[in-house]
Amino acid sequence: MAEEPTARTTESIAFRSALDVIRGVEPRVADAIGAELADQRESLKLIASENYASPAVLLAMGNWFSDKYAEGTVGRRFYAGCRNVDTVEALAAEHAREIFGAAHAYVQPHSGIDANLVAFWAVLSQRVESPALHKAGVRQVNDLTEADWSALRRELGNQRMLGMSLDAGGHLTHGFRPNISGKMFDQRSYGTDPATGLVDYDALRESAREFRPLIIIAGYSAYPRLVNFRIMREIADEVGATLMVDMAHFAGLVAGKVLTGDFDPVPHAQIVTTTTHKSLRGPRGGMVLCDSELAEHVDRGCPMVLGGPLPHVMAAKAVALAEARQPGFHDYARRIVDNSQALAEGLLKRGARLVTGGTDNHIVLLDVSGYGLTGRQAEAALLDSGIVTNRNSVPQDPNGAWYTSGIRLGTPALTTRGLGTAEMDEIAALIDTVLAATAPGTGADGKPSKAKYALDAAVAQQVAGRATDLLAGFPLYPGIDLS
Ligand code: DSN
Repeated sequence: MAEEPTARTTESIAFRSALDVIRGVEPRVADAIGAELADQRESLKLIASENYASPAVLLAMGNWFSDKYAEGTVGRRFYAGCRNVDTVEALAAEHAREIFGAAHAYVQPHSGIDANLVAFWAVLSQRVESPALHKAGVRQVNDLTEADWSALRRELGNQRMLGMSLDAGGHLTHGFRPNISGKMFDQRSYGTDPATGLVDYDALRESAREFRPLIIIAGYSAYPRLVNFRIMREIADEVGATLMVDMAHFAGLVAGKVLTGDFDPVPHAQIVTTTTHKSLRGPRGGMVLCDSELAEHVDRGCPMVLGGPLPHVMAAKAVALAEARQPGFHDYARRIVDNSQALAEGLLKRGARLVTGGTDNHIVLLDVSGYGLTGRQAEAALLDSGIVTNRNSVPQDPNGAWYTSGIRLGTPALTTRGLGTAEMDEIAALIDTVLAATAPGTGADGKPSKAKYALDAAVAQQVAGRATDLLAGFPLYPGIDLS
């Protein structure tokens, strides 16, 4: 009698079969997919915003749901034949509401930027457009007179937003001028205390009192500490602002109940956005959670600012969120932070300089100026040694956002792979060894270069070898054999 297939053989059969089908049409794509798995298996991934989605999540994305148009919301579509899309969208939203304790979840955004755009326009719709329609005694914008429409458009374009500055760890969608958020809003930034590197709530309160923003955004992509969302909400309430939190980076820590109380944004903010592929470990995508007053405005996201929903990705979101509701996810989230703190301690004891002196979350922000390097030089030297990171500004960065003075390190991916605190200490040693063996280079003009560097080749080789050995003990996707 044939043996029952194990998970290992089932996953291998699924992915091998998929690649065979693809290979029959465009073999180069099948090869690239296989090569990507090999690359990911071989690299020591410390990119704070990346992770490894489960085989179930990956497979949920690769199917005929991709073919379906489904503008609208569950049970209220602009296209016929959406009952199965309704099923997966409703499931994803239900899981999201349950995990995060949110009144409403909108799972259609395709990315974090999209989720933030949906949120901005939901707040503008609720607080600017709706009152204007009410005042004019009409139900929708098409019924406004030309004069009232013109006044409303000016009013929509005349709103203020207060967000964390990019070099303090905020995100480019929080009002950075080159991004649409900085063009849509009259924007002001809050930074961190230069002495501690921490959010200065008193300064933020003062700024909010003076600026009177419509929206205050909390959340970050490169801040290694926690934000007190209760205080943020108090400040927002005091100045009549809506508190929006972008928890894209730390959603997994919220789902895993590592961030609770004042540090869980959902009970405090009127609207919360996230991506689903970072610490939450789902498919690439976005999501919005909100209170019941904002729900109808958020649900207009498509076609207001989003193209047609991606039902295959919503299916994968439902699977990932179901995974995040399993008891093991709490342990995973806890280990992300334990690992991050072990990595920080390992670097500190070797004399490295960390922004804020440590971490409370999944991010470690290493100021590489202590090694005499720019972020760009450090990022390249680490990559040469098999360690994948990304350069990042530090507060008041003298090197700007391109060269930077920092390296952002994050532990969600390696924690998924099973590495623990002992391995983090060794990784800290490897990072320190590489950076200490790297010297800034000179440009063609003989002047110091912010990009060129000289790395001792023997050190790079030795560290890359050690990284490979370390990873061999923690196989990525052990159930998948493509050979
Ligand atoms: N690109 C993401 C990050 O790396 O943090 C945010 O958009």
